[in-house]
Amino acid sequence: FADFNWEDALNLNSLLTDEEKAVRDSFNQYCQSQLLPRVTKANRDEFFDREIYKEMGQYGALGCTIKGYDCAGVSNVAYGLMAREVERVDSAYRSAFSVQSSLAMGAIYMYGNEAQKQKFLPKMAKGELVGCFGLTEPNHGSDIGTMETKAKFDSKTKTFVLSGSKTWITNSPIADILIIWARFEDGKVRGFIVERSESSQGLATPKIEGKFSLRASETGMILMDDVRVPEENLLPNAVGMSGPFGCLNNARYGIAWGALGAAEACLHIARQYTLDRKQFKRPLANTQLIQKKFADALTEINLGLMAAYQVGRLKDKNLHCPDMISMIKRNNAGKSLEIARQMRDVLGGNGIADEYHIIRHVMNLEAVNTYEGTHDIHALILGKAITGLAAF
Ligand code: TGC
Ligand code: FAD
Repeated sequence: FADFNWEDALNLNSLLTDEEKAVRDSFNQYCQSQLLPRVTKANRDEFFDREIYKEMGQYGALGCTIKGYDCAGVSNVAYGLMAREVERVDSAYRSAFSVQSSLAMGAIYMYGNEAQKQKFLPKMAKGELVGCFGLTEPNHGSDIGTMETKAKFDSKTKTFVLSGSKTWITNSPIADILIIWARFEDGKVRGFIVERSESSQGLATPKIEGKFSLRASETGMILMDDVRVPEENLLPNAVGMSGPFGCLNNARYGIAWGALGAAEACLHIARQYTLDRKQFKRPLANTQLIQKKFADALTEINLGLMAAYQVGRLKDKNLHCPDMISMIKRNNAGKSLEIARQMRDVLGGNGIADEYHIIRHVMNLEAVNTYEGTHDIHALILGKAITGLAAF
């Protein structure tokens, strides 16, 4: 038999290309040496350091699956491995990575024209321009298909005029490029590239204070009171809800990998803690209940990784579909949250102190289980696929 490696229990490593392993290892090195040392303070202070985007840009992480436009053009599996490495540190940093890569750059890459791609993607890949993705509204979260934000065309000035509000938008307070989804006069949902400038009249992006989750990333609203957007900033190739959902497919896929990185971090910390800590004259790790928790965690993490890997390989061949992504986003986020809660319990009182990191992951994973389609909404998407009946 081969040796059992608990750190790679189903030998995912054997399925990766040399390029994917190199991407993973160099990004792991960056995340552990540059992000981990600053995350506890950032989380306490509710602070996101914009420089992180430039750092990620130097590693070729931003928009890394995009071909051309100064992007790395790596596989979807490599993208997933990067999401896993960054979320091993903190889900907020994976959010920053996902929103820029899959949602903002993704929207421009999939639905933009050549001029838009040339103008925005290279600077976004370097982290010089920061993007956000404005879909959710105060009255429409899960049922976003009924959004109220409106777009009108003013033929005199050749501008689109946007009015409405978006909420819970990652990066909105700091974004230079705001992808806004709005209902046009013909009733169809369209996407717009809003460039923030000193003269962005009618645009406000207040920060949402007091989050107990993803504190190291900025989340805010987008308030639009007749914001004018030049006609060339309409995304020409997105018409209807398949536009924003197309971006979500890629981001949800990344979350499926990323959440497991957070779960793995919790397992590693808890394992070491229980090897070091003695109660009743023996290490906690030498007790049956603790070992069962580890066995359950290790099993779910590795089954989840294999599922994410399979969807990634299918995605590279264009053989995937959104229902597969719903399955892995829902499973991996939900299981990671449960694993993080269990590992927090294993640390006893220390489990709630941020210096041990696990409580931060627990709190983060609550949001990860909710955004990009809640755990239950993905169940309903799968329920529809199984029965043919939409129960939303
Ligand atoms: P439904 O009637 O089923 O579909 C409407 C149209 O959309 C198309 N479509 C998709 N296209 C591509 N990919 C998908 N996954 C798609 N899902 C649906 C569909 O084919 C149809 O097209 P057409 O041309 O026939 O009109 O949709 P519905 O309005 O009944 O929606 C139901 C439901 C539940 C599926 C949907 O509303 C949903 O997914 N809700 C969840 C909302 C959500 O995920 N929001 C995410 C906001 S962004 C975010 O959270 C970022 S967090 C970032 C971070 O920090 O990481
Ligand atoms: P609701 O839709 O009101 O749901 C509340 C509860 O009801 C959930 O449990 C849900 O599962 C349940 N529910 C809803 N409908 C049904 C039903 N038919 N049957 C049974 N149960 C149902 N959005 C963006 O557009 N861009 C972003 O960058 C972004 N970043 C975010 C960052 C954070 C930190 C958070 C917390 C959210 C972010 N979101 C973003 C918004 C996120 O996508 C929404 O919060 C999510 O889609 C859920 O919408 P909601 O909060 O309005 O909840």
